[in-house]
Amino acid sequence: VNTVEVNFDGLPGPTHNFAGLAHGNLASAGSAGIRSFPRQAALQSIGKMRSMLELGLTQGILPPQPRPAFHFLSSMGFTGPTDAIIQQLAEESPALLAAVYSSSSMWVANAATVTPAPDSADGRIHFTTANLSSQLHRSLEAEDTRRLLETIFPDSDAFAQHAPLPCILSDEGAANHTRLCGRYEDKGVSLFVYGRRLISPEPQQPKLPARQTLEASQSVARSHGLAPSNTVYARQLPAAVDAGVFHNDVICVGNRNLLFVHEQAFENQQQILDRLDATCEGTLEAIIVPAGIISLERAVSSYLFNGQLITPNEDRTAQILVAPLECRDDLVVAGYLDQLVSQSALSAVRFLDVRQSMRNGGGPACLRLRVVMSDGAISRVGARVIADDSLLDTLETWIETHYPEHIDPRDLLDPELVAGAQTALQGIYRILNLDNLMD
Ligand code: SUG
Repeated sequence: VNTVEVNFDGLPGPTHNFAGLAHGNLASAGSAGIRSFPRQAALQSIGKMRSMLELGLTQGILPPQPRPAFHFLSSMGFTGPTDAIIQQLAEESPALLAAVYSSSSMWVANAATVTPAPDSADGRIHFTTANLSSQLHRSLEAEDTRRLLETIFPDSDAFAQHAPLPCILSDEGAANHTRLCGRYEDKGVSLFVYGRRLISPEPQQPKLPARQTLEASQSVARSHGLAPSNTVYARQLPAAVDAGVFHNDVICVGNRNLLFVHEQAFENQQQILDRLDATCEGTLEAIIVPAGIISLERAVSSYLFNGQLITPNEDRTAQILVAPLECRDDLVVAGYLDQLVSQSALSAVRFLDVRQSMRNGGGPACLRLRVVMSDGAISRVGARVIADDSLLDTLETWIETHYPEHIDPRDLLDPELVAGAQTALQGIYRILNLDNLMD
């Protein structure tokens, strides 16, 4: 049986815009109100998926969710024609209007937490859709994400789908979960990183939101049947959260036995690393980046740790870091990466342009949901969501003709944007054989 890591990438939607919605995410705040480029955003994502295919990876695609999310407004008691509702919101609550237009479903590292078959008690691949309850615009994603995952991973002999946790247990999905293993088919070790405890909260809290609760991570581990002996929990350092590390994948990434992490990621970091190494039976390779070389601020502005660490299917020993272009632009980061490639377990670095997503705090790793799968499990995937060149060509052509070139904040008042976004989305769902989800 051949087992690989499949990265499913979220596609930016036709209403991708910069609204400064995500409190604690410095890029989102810094981009608030600037012109966005939805077509370019989606084409950058397609370009990223093409690079992954070139590197010999198996690549999946998750479609954008329908926006504006009028169903949410109707649950808030807004009634009447959509034009009138949009006008009312523009006057009374522009932030709510922006929230229902947000294309944040593109950051699918927050869609769910995934446990591959070798780690779960029943040998199935487990998914828990994240409730994303810490930010209003992101909480709108959970219901559609669950329906999407049930459609793409439908076969209950191979896949187990868990409902989002109760919202009080704030859960942000795979962005706060790292799996370490030997080969992908071996039993792995799960590192869950949380920001705060719900029950008996820690005395020292960051000023910016600590999104993930320990209790959410524990609930996921329990319901997926992870062995407690193979599960490690770490708390984010409050200073890291305050420097803009709103998810752990902004400061840490792991693949197979390699962990690439900043020295100020966790509380009691040395103890956590020792425990991980013991659980990995001494096979852990950790690259711990000193703050004296890369400060927390620089880690956040360059998104060095939000790269994807990948092992191409043909070369099972390589560790390639797929980093955002911003890391090449930062001379300190670029120089440090050069040095790592010659002196560490890191084999190579590839730079990618995902600038539209980056301006909202979404680097390469935010845009993907990893699912370790055997060939058999891949063959059970529903819909047409495993990428090849021809599928990417078809999507690209559709995006080029149907996505708006740019959006300014006032464009959210234009009813034509609503109609155009719907047509654009219907085409994407049709191409991916997911029309049944577009009701
Ligand atoms: O939740 N940005 C997203 C970025 C998510 C990145 N994901 C990971 N680190 N895995 C967020 O903060 C910005 C939307 C806006 O401001 O328009 C936003 O939602």
